[in-house]
Amino acid sequence: MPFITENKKVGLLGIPFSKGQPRGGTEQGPQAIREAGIVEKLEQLGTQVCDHGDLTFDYIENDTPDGNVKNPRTVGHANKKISKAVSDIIYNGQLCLNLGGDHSMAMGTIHGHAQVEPDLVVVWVDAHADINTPLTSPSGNIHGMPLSFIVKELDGYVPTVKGFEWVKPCLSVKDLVYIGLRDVDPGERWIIEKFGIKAFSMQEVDKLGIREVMEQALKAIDPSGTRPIHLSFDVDALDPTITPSTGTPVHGGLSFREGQYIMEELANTGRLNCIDVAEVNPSLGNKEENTLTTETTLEVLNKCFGQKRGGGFPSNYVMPRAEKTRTSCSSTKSH
Ligand SMILES: [Mn+2]
Repeated sequence: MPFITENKKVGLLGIPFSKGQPRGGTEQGPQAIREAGIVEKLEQLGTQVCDHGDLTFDYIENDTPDGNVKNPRTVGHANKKISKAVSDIIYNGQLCLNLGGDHSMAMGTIHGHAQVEPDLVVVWVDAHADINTPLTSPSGNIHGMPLSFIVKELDGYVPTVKGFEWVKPCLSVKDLVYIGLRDVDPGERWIIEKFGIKAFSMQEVDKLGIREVMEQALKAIDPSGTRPIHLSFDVDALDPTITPSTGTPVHGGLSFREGQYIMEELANTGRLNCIDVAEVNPSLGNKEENTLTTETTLEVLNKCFGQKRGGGFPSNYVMPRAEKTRTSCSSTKSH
């Protein structure tokens, strides 16, 4: 039986968290996306939304680095909470939409999703691979490491880290695909090649075109087209000219149209079951750049929920009929 998410209620979860990276501001992401009208826009598309509000997090004092890893206990405990909240929402049959927050949250969201749907596959749309281990990370910021903590094949490469004792690897590399990469660290590239992770960097997007990329990406992780899909969308996957308010922008990103096409194709599968929107940072850039960032994010994200660039109408749409009708030019000659 294929997994189907059609007509599912959307469970909205705010994840106002920023301790996976050095800049403040991503904790304001959920509020900024809400203020841009996410609930109203989803409802206009005929989606029922259940807003679960924002999670609250404990900030652990004297959270000294564990080796290279910064804020380990704070990020570890936050992700434990995120995992539980996401698994509850998915367990209740809702499509879980997570508004971040920095991308460290994806460790918790994927872990939580996997507790209910262990057969899930992950589409990671990002400029970065976010799969550094605590030993390969050049920065020690956990938002660049979430996948290493949950990928099964990295047993033996990921040391124990304080705060993460609860994490059980739950994702196989063959169930992960990347789209939009253009800033990948050496350890990450080694992992991608060593384990054969399917990765479409911007070079492949340029070479193949986004249509071919999406076809190959979905075929690679789920050839039978039956499995639940987890989309982890970092807004820095898009070009910084259209999503400027984000912490680690990289030039040469996905265009507005490529972003929309990715989401349209994912929506067409009917199997999107959990979506992360990460790294919107309203403290970066001016008001205009903030607005551009949230509006672009919503326009792209809407495509996950069936908004079509070619237009559409609800299934209960009634086309109004005219009482007095026009007379057309007759096709038979009258004179
Ligand atoms: Mn990311």
